Amino acid sequence: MNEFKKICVLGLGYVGLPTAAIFASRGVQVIGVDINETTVETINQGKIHIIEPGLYLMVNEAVSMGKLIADPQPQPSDAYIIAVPTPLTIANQPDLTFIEAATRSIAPVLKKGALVILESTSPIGTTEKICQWLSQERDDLSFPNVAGDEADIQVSHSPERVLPGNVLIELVNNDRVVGGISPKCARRTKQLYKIAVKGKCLLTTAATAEFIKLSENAYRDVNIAFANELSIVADKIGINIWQAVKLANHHPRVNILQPGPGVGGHCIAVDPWFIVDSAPDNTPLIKSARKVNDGKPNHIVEKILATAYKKGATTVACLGLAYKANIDDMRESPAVTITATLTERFDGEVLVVEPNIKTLPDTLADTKGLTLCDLDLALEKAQIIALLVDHQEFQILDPILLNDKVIIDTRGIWS
Ligand code: SAJ
Repeated sequence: MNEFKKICVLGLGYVGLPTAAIFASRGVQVIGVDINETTVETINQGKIHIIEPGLYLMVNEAVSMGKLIADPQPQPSDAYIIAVPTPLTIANQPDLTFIEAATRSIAPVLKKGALVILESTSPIGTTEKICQWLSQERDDLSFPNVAGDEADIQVSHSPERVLPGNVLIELVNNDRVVGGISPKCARRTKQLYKIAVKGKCLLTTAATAEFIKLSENAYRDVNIAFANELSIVADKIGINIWQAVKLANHHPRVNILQPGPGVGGHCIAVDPWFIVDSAPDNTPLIKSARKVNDGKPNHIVEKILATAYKKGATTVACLGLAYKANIDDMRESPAVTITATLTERFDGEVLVVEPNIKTLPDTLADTKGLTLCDLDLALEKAQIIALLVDHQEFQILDPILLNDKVIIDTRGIWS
């Protein structure tokens, strides 16, 4: 029998909201908690504040059935899923402020038998800290870092693994790593996820789960850095990198990732630093990969500027601002960095096309010389087209419209 009748999901962002909606769609009563009042209001109206395929319909239905209710405050529940951001400080160190605040916010409503799951990507040791923060607030309850399987409350880490743009499918079908502070914590966490997840739930310790999640994203960062480094070499010697990667990948044991304008998003551009922070003297490769990927936007800006001056161009159009295709997320986006730096350094006009937004993000709103416009206008006015994101709107573009343009294709869709 399902022992989880009511759950609280803390943080209604790219991971929390789909998670809340999926559990609600399986009949669990879900309280979605967010500190942003506009987010709470939007969701209670059955609407959503982010773009993710299929999410609107699922949230709308869950809200209208009364199974998903957004609230600024947590409520007494059988389980709590924490899915809040873990940003980096300026010194590239993990900032646990949001996790700590979310944890302390559930303390007053926590009752014996409750399960607390951390989904946010976190430095090693964070799940243990959750036990410590909760026991500081509630000395009437026992926690598994001290009481093991006998504890009143169970605490675990089950990192999200979903790919933005494909979240609803991956949330259900991906295997999950489930790390308990004690074995019972892991077993109960598996029971909860099994309400919604078809993939396997693989049990381990909380610290191992933290390490695994960071390793997955660092693995991808290092491999993208390899592709990006190759692309810079290829540019220098005049080789088509897209063709080279495609042909190299015919080797049965080679799978080079796609070079691009850099690495964005709140995961891969951030999480490798958490590993570096744990062992700064033992992570030269991970640090180097971060440097290579962070340096790529500047390489693209130099290329656009050199081409613009050579051609005497007066207008450059940047296509795309999101950190990757078919989403509206601009966090850490290399396209935003490139557009901002280009506008600052280019004497002419810079146009930017981003089909998934209506106004420029705050970071670009006051940038003089930059205009957000539609694709038609950009194609009419610009002599140089810098393709920064491979959104579907750009993929289906009639090549005839690009005939008289100079193209800088950072994603390889027209190369
Ligand atoms: N990118 C490339 N070349 C590639 C693949 C990606 O340049 O071949 C770029 C993208 O354009 C983007 C960035 O890397 O700017 C990251 O995109 P992504 O699609 O690789 O990953 P994310 O950040 O959207 O999601 C990742 C996923 N992690 C892994 O694939 C190991 C996802 O499964 C995680 O759940 C997510 O991070 C997370 O939240 O941690």
